[in-house]
Amino acid sequence: SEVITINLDTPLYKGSISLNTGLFINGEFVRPQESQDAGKIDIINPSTSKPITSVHLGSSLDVDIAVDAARKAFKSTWGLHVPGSVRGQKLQRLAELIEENLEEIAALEALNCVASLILGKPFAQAKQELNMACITTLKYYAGWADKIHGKTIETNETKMAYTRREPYGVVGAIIPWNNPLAGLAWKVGPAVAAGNTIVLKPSEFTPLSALRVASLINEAGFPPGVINIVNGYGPTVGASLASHPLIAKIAFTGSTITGRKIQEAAAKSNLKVVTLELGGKSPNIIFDDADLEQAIKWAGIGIFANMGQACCAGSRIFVQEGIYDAFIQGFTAVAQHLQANTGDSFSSPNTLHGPQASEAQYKRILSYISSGISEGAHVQTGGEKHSDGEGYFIKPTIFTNVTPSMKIAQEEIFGPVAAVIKFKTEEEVIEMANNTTYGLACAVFTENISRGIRVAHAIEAGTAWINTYNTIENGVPFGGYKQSGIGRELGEYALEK
Ligand code: TXE
Repeated sequence: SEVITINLDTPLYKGSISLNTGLFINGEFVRPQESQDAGKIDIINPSTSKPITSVHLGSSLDVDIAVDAARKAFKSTWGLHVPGSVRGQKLQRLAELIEENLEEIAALEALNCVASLILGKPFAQAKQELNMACITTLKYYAGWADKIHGKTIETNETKMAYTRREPYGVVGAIIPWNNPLAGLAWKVGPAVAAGNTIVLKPSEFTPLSALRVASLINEAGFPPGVINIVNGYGPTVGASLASHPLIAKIAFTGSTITGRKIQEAAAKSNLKVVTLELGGKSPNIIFDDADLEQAIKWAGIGIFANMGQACCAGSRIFVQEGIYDAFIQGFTAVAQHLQANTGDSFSSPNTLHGPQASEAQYKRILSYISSGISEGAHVQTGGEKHSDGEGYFIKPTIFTNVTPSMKIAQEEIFGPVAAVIKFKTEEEVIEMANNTTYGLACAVFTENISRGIRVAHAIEAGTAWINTYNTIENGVPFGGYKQSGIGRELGEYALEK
């Protein structure tokens, strides 16, 4: 394998980051198998549209080798051969090592996602997110590792039964590009705490931070083969994980289209257990009696955080007629504030809004914006790319005069585009909110607690927030109804799965 150095000399981060660009299999960085070498992939900085570096791509042969290493580890040095407390200590140590290298890993993430490869995540935000959605998650599951146990069940006077929590063995994980390190922690934490060994495929667009974390796995004390990271394309590395006969369970986060392929491949191969965390078109419902300032603030966070690249983004905003004008006025100001603070993640601590993750996503979002305009929605603000300069920047956009059947009200855009729909009654809004194939999240803004709970219960969504948005906690399950997915992540629920 090869080590490269990325030099950053920016107002917010100066330093050289060394990175191994190989595959991390059986405790070592290796090159892909020569016979099926798929070459390398350029990793693009979305703020400049230029390559940062390039990394190796694996193939199905590399997946076979990684699964073999993971099986051997499961049978000898991991699984229930190791006390839960020891598994927990290793995970805790990995979290601490990430913490010790926080600046560097966050810089890679921001470059990868925000500035360069991944997604346009301003540096300060990347640091905060790395802490909240990766380090604390690994620590949370480190704490669980020695608290996973079965039950004793009363049967009759002379017999008893007990259940035992056994790991699956080798599990596969496929993660997307919108939150690379959170994606890694959400999969690795529960799998490894419970005693499984894992083969993880990062997104081919954003593998840098995962490769940097891979270089800490041995130091954390994991035996070789427990955590393997195989970068590569979906239809090659991803598909071979989904169809691998020796992988007992697969966890996937990504699009609904790919989720279907994973489930199909699982069914056609060995009926492996599948959990899917897919897209959404989550409704954010604002009633007349809402605290206006709070509703505006959270609606902004709901749709514009991470440039709208969040599966639970509050992309359909239903506003009751009495508060509608005041809401639109305040919400427009939020979008315009973000528009005025758009830029590269490393140039200024005031940057609030960065580029979209990739050229493909950028074009896709702009085409949704055109479709909204041609279907007759009104561009309240935004509605275009940020400038003619480099990078994949799109102005935070608010559409009003949206009707529920428009494409922008039905399909996941995965960008900073809010579709606002006016409503009159509670019954009407519940029906509109549920009129989607998705069911990941929803939010209700009201000062009437009975109504808040009633509406939250009536919406078909895995998560219902009341007077907040995007509030994700390690202990609270996350996942979807309908075509937003199968199973739950985080909390005790992820251990179940
Ligand atoms: O997703 P893919 P894409 C949604 C969002 C976005 C759209 C398309 O709406 O605009 O999906 O994004 C791997 N077998 N979400 O095309 O393809 C791929 O390599 C196995 C929502 O980038 O689903 C990557 O690692 N794996 C979402 C991962 O799947 C395959 C996050 C996700 O990519 C594969 C991302 C295959 N045949 C996109 N094909 C969320 N839920 O947060 C691809 N992959």
